[in-house]
Amino acid sequence: MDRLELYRTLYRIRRFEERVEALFRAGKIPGFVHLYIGQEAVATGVLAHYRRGDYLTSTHRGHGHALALGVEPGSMMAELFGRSTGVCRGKGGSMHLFDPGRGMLGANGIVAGGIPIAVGAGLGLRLRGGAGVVFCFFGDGATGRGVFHEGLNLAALWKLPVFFVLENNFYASTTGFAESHAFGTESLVRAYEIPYRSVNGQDVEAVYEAAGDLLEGVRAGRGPAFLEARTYRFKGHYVGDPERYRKREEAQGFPDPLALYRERLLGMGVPEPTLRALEAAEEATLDQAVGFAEASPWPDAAQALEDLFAEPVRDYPWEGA
Ligand SMILES: Cc1ncc(C[n+]2csc(CCOP(=O)(O)OP(=O)(O)O)c2C)c(N)n1
Ligand SMILES: [Mg+2]
Repeated sequence: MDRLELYRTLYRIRRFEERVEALFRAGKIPGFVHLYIGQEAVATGVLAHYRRGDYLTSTHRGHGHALALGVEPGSMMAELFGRSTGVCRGKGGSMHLFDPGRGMLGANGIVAGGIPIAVGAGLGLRLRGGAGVVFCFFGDGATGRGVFHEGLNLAALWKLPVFFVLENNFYASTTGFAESHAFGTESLVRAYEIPYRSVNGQDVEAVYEAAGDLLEGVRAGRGPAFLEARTYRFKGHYVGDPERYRKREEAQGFPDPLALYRERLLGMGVPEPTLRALEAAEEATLDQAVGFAEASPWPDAAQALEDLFAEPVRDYPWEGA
């Protein structure tokens, strides 16, 4: 485990998202944005296990997943700005970030929409004999949808290499988990005979360890595994959410994952100047990302009908050794 790299990713996601919030409020980012602030340790701890040839499916709250995978902040920010230099040439925006060469099979505006894509990608890996796994992130809201149950069933039945990661922040928009679910997640997952672990999603090392343990079985071909990370979004469901459905005090049970890890590293003897230097480097990277996005051209109207259909992919160079 590279502790400084874990800290770097936590820090990058937090500060990227803080910039996004300010830029959105300033009217520079169109559409809708859902921030990942508070949940950074989940993407960071899980995706520290990402290897070339693996895949990822994400959600409407996907910036943290993409950054933790290594999607370049400048082309991501440009995508949020709708500029032609974005990862999807400005046509995807926040909820449709794709970067397939890196295995990023998309953020997704449809709740649970990534689950069947992940199971399909797992089947593809199995049929081609690829060594990778599919990281499938989704929220608690997704677990009430039919495709969640269908996806778990098929992945378990066919022993597909899918690593299901539930980020349980206890709310789906304004609806609390207990108000909308008749089942307990653990017993449901175990009914499909899928290995299950629950973890404190605010503690990046705990997430890293639990994910590593579960991934051993997935990488060894024993089929899917399921990690539930208990977490909390520190911001509203979307930027601008008046948040009338929850009480501020609730957040007290969920420490800030970035501050928690900084304290822990200092306690372990990491010198503060080392952290400060890392933070300064990240600030510079993110300032550059924003500058790049702002200076980038808008897509040409003539390109509007390009990229609507994809040629079938017949070889997968990123799955090679
Ligand atoms: C199929 C579908 N139903 C409803 C919505 C509207 N919607 C967008 S996000 C969201 C809540 C999702 O909650 P959860 O899965 O817990 O993720 P979180 O927002 O907490 O990260 C809803 C209901 C949608 N996008 N897709
Ligand atoms: Mg939720």
